[in-house]
Amino acid sequence: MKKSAIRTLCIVVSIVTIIILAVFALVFNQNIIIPSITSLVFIILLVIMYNNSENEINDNIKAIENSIETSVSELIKEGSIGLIVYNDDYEITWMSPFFRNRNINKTNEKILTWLPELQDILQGNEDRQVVSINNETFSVSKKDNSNFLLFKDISLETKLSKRIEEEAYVLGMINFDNYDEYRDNDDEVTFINSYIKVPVINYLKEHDIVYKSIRSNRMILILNEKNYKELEEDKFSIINLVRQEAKKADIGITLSIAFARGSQNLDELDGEVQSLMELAQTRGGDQVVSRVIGKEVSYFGGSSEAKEKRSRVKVRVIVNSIKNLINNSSNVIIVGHKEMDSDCVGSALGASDMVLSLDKPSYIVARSGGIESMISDVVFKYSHALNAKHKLISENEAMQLLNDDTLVIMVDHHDPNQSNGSELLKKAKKIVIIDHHRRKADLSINPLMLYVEAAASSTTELITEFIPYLPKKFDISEQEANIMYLGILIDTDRFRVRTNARTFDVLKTLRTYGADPSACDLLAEEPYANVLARTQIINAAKQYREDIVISSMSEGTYQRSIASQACDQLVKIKEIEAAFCVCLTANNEVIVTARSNGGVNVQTIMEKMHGGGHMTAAGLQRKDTTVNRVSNELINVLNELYKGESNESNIVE
Ligand SMILES: [Mn+2]
Repeated sequence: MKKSAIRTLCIVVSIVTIIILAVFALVFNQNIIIPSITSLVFIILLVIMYNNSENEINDNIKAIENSIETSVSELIKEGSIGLIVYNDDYEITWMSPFFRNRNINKTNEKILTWLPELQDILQGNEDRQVVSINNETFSVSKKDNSNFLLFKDISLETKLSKRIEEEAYVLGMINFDNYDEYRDNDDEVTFINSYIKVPVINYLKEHDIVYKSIRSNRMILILNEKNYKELEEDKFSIINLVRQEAKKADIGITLSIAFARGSQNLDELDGEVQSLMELAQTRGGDQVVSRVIGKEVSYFGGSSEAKEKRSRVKVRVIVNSIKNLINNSSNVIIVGHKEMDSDCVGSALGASDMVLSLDKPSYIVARSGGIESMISDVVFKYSHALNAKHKLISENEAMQLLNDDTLVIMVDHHDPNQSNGSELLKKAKKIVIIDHHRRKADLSINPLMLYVEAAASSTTELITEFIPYLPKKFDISEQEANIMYLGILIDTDRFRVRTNARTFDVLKTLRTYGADPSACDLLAEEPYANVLARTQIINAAKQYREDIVISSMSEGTYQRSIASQACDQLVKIKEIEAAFCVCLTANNEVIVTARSNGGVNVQTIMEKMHGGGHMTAAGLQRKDTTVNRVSNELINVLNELYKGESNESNIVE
């Protein structure tokens, strides 16, 4: 019950009692004045006592409030807390001694003229804001509906926490890529030591980084966040320096650097730096890979194409482990990427031949997920020969065949989202990946073996290299050899890109199995509709800058392969370094294909939009969006990348 109600009740009860007593006295004519006065006094006393106890509580609260106000006003007076009073026009009318002590006087000025960042707090969007004035940091707060601001100096706390942050450990690792190739040549080792290792060591010393060589080609680095930030600001210039020096001497040495951050546990940083180095290596080296544990990986550099670094020994070791995995499986299912291309079909057939030579049941998922038009015509043409040997199935059929001992081999891709067996991969217990696309940071699956060689022309090249180590009964039919040859032909744009000595070795092998280059030329002939579509994309190309073109196809649908070929042709045009095509596919997906001559790293551009690929060939796909929206996003990424340089382009209308 409320206090006021109790009080009212008391008064009512006392009045009623007096009236009853008076009536009683009149009616019975008795002398009851003394008892009635006694009760009345008693009731009045009760009321007074009650009121007194209430007053006491109120007095206490008032006293506390007063003392708080006194201590706040005391703090304001002695200058520990700053107070600013302002009028309805947000003009400062009074500043407490706190500001005078700091030689700040802004009386009669508008708050926002002095500290524009305080707009949020004045509008009531924020309760507290941090501002810095003359190199000191203040926390500013405001009580609702009041017209004063409280300032607290938090410079010391800020400085301390910044210092703790700066002094956090970072563990790094440097790898001299391809060093093994030069180990046996004394002259080259001398060159590397004096022209490459010395500048690296000087660079480390210059930035106060502690280093220790752990092998002739590796160093461990110990540094803190402050050193690291300096390197990042310097854009890890040592990477470019090493590449240029090595190029002058025609030596294929580059640097890979990994940095693990964000933990004070050295064991954890050590584990992380090892796996980041592995990532840098499978992405082709010549780059910095850095990660704050638990966050996304950042990449820097990576401007030279992957160098050949798989030795014959490595190939033999890989084949033997794959053979073991196949021998220990009940059956093998081979999956490719969605919309299989020639390299994907060719490498799947080669992998299936490998499984058959080991007498294990083999299946290829090729009846779902799509096959690109050119190669699907070829598969149809050769269907008799192919079906006699291989079991081409759909993903649903594969799900029926899957058991705990099934080995799933992913060819020509390593991202389960791009797979024509993505559901299968979720359930598979044993997975092997064979691919030539630069590796993405996180795989989201845990393969038993990962053979990703960014330096190879094609997955077909990797699989054909297995042949010398496979059983004698291994065989490739003439039709298969043609498809595999086509795979390399197309992935290398007719042996013009990503083609090296190993590629020609493999072509020679395929030739001996009956691959016919002129027959393949005919197979690669394309329908008129494809030529037309490609020409449309080329015609639509607009210059983003002098050396970068974008074709944004807001109407019609296009095949991914056609878009890539159009970009391939665009970058062959003089002075054009990179080409992007944004278009819609028949599956209602918006795709971006990107090609480069090497001057622009399209992989990192696509990665900024959550796509991936190689430095010279990359892309992405998106559902539930429009070509214009993705084009604008691409332009924003380019604008961000070339910020500060002229020729910024505008958004597509
Ligand atoms: Mn491929």
